[in-house]
Amino acid sequence: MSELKFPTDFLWGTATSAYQIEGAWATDGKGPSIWDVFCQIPGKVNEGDTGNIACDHYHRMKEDIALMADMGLKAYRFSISWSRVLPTGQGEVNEAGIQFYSDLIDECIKHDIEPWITLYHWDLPLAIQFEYNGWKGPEIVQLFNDYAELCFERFGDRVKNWITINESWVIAMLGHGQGLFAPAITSNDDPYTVGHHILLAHAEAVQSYRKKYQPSQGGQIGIANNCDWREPLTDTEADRAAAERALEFFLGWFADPVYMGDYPQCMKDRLGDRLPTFSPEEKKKLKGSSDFFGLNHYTTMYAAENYGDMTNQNVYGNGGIAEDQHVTLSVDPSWEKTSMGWAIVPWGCRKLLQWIADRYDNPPIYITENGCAFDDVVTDGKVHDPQRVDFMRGYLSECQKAIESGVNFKGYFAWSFMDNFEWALGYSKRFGIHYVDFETLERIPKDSAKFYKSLISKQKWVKASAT
Ligand code: PNW
Repeated sequence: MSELKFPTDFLWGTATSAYQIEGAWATDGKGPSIWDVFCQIPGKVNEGDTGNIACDHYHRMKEDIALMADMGLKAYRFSISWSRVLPTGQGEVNEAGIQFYSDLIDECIKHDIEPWITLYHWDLPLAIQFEYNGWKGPEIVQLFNDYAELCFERFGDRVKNWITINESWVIAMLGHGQGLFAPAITSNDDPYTVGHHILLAHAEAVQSYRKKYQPSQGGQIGIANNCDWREPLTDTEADRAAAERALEFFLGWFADPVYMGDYPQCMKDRLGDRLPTFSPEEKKKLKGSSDFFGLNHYTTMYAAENYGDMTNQNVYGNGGIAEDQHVTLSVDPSWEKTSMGWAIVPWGCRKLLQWIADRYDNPPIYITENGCAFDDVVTDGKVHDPQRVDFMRGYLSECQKAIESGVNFKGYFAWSFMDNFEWALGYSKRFGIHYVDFETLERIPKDSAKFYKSLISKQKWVKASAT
């Protein structure tokens, strides 16, 4: 494979999220979140794992940032635990929590690493779930905005990159549709209500940022949504339409409102009054509410027109509620898979980047997550993960092709900086480019971390080829 070449100003980063790495779940005044409680319910998380200690990043933050600096990373994407700064989600501020993030931000800057902050990566304050029904209640829009404003106020002097919400689809579908994630609600309609509130909360916070903070602070703000690629199973018109529909139900659901002011027509047609509607003012607020396109991308599936039986749909793989889309998903048995069972299909990444560029008028795109889990082991103090190196090389080479064909692709965050709490799968899945020994909490750079470091260092001499 030829050498990877990226523009000199390309942003290289890694990503994590608060609940998955911090631990210190009840330390220094932190309030409980829905994930703290979800993990206590027997049977919800593999082996009964919890994020109580996780990677203990709360106490090892400096060591972790030093490892990032050693790799030459330019950016670090992490999330703020809402209930660490506001223990009940609103009202009194927990200054110890503010201090932790303030120190983390300073530590990044000290090492020339740009902090990219996600405001919401799924750990809703428990009090908001109880008092307002969480994302199901309309109050969340104002509550999220107030929390976001607290963060802009306290951190915005140093933080220039904000992501409002991580993976609206997962919050809606896995949290409120399949019930696999907190708050463990199973429903066919709630995902659409929850998705609606997520979009409105995002738009409200962006409006506040732009009015009150951006003019003096000068940063950028956006949202990060996840989407797999959907390739038509055959070249028939029906399968091509099915793949398009699947993408609109997966990504268009959340990106169309942000770029065009409303849901995709195919969702409106198929869902009728199960899909909430935006008022003219809400549409205006939403349209253009992202300074960049944040994309989390992991895998690809074939999509075909479904002619009836929807019973065997894989919930993890299906973007949107199966019955509403009428799409049959499948994978090519020859595709290699990660230990999540997700197929490794680098070209799907390029096709998705192109789809986004075409549909949304070539916005600046950042891949805010991409990566893979494998069953890594330590041998003689080292972790050899050739499959992850191949994965990264493969996906990045398709990203490079996308840039060469004019996609405005500006940065890549590897998921994840280190092995961590993989939600309902607990510690059984390792996504890190650093290995974490969950007994000793020691971090070991895997071969993939070394590969990434060398890749980043080589880009210094490459001339910018895109804007
Ligand atoms: C994302 N799915 O989660 C999250 O943003 C990360 O916190 C997580 O660790 C990472 O991807 C790896 O899973 C997802 O079922 C979880 O389609 C599930 C799905 C997609 C993304």
